[in-house]
Amino acid sequence: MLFGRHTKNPIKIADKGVTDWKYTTCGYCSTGCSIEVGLNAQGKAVAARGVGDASVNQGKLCIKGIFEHELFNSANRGSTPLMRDKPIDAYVPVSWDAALDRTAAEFKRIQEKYGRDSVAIVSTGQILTEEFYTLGKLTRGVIGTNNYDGNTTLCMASAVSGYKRSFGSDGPPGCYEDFDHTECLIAFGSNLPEQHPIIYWRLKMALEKRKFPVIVVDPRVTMFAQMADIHLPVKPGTDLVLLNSLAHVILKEGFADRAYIEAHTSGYDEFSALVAQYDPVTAARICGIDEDTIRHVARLYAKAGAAMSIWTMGINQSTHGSDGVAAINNLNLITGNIGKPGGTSLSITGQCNAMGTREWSSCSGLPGYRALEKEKDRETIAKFWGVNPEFFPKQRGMFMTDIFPAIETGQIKALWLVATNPLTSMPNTPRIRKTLQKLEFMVVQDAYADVETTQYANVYLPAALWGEKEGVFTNTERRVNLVRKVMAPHGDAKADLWIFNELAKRYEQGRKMNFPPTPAGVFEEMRALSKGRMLDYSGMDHDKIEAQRGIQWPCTEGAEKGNPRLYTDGVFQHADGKAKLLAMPFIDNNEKPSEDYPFWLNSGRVVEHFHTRTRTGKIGNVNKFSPTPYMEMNPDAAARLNIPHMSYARLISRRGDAVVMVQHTQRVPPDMVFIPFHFHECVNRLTLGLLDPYSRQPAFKQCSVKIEPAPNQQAAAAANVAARSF
Ligand SMILES: Nc1nc2c(c(=O)[nH]1)N[C@H]1C(S)=C(S)[C@@H](COP(=O)(O)OP(=O)(O)OC[C@H]3O[C@@H](n4cnc5c(=O)[nH]c(N)nc54)[C@H](O)[C@@H]3O)O[C@H]1N2
Ligand SMILES: Nc1nc2c(c(=O)[nH]1)N[C@H]1C(S)=C(S)[C@@H](COP(=O)(O)OP(=O)(O)OC[C@H]3O[C@@H](n4cnc5c(=O)[nH]c(N)nc54)[C@H](O)[C@@H]3O)O[C@H]1N2
Ligand code: SF4
Ligand SMILES: [Mo]
Repeated sequence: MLFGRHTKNPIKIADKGVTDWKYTTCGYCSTGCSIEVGLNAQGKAVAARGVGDASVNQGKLCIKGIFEHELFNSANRGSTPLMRDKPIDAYVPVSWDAALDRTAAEFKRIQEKYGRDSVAIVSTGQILTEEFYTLGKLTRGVIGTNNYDGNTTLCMASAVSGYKRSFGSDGPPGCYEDFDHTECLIAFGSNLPEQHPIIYWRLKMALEKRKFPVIVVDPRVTMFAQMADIHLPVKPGTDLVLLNSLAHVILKEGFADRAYIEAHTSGYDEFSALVAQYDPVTAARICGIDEDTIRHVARLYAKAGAAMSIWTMGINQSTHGSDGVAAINNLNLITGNIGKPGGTSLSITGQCNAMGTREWSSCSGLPGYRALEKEKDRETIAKFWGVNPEFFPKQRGMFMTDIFPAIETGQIKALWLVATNPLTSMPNTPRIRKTLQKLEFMVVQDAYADVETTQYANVYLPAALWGEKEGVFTNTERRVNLVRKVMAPHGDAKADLWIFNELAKRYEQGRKMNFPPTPAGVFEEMRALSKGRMLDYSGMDHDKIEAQRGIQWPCTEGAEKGNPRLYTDGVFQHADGKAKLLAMPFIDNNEKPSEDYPFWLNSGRVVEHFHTRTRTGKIGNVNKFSPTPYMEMNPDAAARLNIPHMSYARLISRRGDAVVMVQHTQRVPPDMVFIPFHFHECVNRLTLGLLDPYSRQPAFKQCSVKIEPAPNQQAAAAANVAARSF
């Protein structure tokens, strides 16, 4: 008897008529998959496939990557600049000159009238690094507003802040290859199988070769939690307590790496005194994980020859996000797990180029991890760009989450949004809606003309999408990947780089400075500015990056390859060369369930959609799999409230209300519901978004709601969906 497919028809792969495959890098998440887009004889993108010899994805793509070629012809792409006098008027198509002249004139008028910082610029983690660098140059060197930030404040700010506090600099120290060496992995608030499917696949491959324990900390029973050896359903917002308690056990039971602590860290005394208070019995009462499990996990982690921690938004989006990150770093420092194969503290990044903006955008400082606070850094950049160093502010301005309240109070009068959609993605969107109406002038620069923010804009600038332009993205493991142009921009849309350069020309100072017109020209500037620094790019160029399917920084001049890990020598970026062990008490400050609002509201993502669905909402196959705003609700809780499976319910918070379809599932405990944030007018109508004091990142994942059946809401909910279904 023959096994296998011998008696069946072989799998047939549809012939899409591809005549040319073009190399590029996926433009959704931070995994950094190398992708090839297939063009047919007419030059139409008809297929996508993973690149076999790329170390990141080894030929694989997730569902978003597989259908990414459909973006080029997706509905409601912006094809021409649009303008109107007031947001109540209708938009009219205009020339690029008219749109950019008006933008520059309004920025100048408003800055003259209300001061330099009255214009705010909010960018993204989703444009090319060369574009980030150029926008930084334009903002810091020409326009001169200090209220310049990115949506990374909603995303990676806590990781950045925690890394800086622990190690003296941002920069994830590990890499995916660490999975092949680790003996224990703990994941905090990360749903890797859905949000970073190909990183998850790398983990699974490592586990198939060699078994090691996987521990997942998440209040939901996610797909990741289901495959884990140990699942810790932590009480929302209390990871810091769990982490302090793990450290408590490790120190008390003598499992700490004394030699590493001695040689490479400072702050031990204060740290050990603080964690002494977090014995597992006390901690269990706060974080909801029983004392024996805390002890067991602490021993497992500390006794492993190499152990690693990964985390994503369950940690970062919290009122103690930055502390949570620093506490993960503490755990790895006291066990000697930094900078060694399989031993690391690796934040899993979010957007395709969230790393690029951290490195080069000048949002929080100056390019190449330089700080506005440092005179030497200001002088280096001023000289390189040809501006007066006194033109730079001496400390960073507002974060994204402070810019919106400043619009409310009238401090900020103009807003330029580049590749971000706060009307869906910010907490408390009813308030954002009112806030945007207070602006005198607003510009939206986006690949899609139907992005919700255009409702309040005066000018819309249509931008080219990732595969319609060239440049680099940096992924989670510091790998700089090349995005090649696959296709000409849609209609009259332009690359963001072109838009920034054209705007620079409309300023006298901009005309005096050099704004290289090509991505390769910009890359040369970044290379020069990175030389000798932690994020050294000087051994890279565009062709070499493509040939190697990505190069990890640092890659010094003349070096053939990049470096997979940071801090391998145990020397950190603080002045004394040591990493800091930080003593961080837990402060319980969330909006918690109460009698009136008895449920925790948790939010996040699903595999099919990306963020606010401007892209995935228009791709047939991904939208079909997840077309509706829905909520995960525990069946016991739903039965108590008389809410049947697949019926509609109304959620009410102190901010607003929203209607969603209910899915009964044991994934969530009886006192919690979970809603993906992808849908407009949905979960962020409800969220509070208290801010972390260090990173100013909102606690998107914790607030409280009440829930009631909404039997007559089918039509309302359907209308909600129709807004994005084409
Ligand atoms: N398919 C898809 N992939 C994406 C994205 C996307 O939109 N769609 N976006 C990308 C971006 S920008 C980002 S930032 C990443 C996000 O990637 P993830 O952070 O992995 O995704 P989320 O679903 O936001 O949240 C992860 C988990 O945090 C848990 N959580 C909630 N509260 C707590 C808590 O108090 N403690 C702990 N330990 N966990 C908690 C939630 O239950 C959830 O399962 O995904 C990236 N990848
Ligand atoms: N409740 C809740 N809210 C959340 C989160 C959560 O977990 N829960 N997560 C938060 C996180 S981690 C993030 S990262 C944010 C994301 O929030 P946003 O950044 O607001 O969401 P996106 O939909 O990714 O918006 C990016 C926009 O850029 C456009 N775009 C894409 N490519 C280009 C390009 O090359 N050029 C230009 N000019 N435009 C382009 C897209 O069309 C899209 O409109 O949401 C946050 N909001
Ligand atoms: S895992 Fe991320 S980078 Fe890879 S194909 Fe999917 S969305 Fe793209
Ligand atoms: Mo994110």
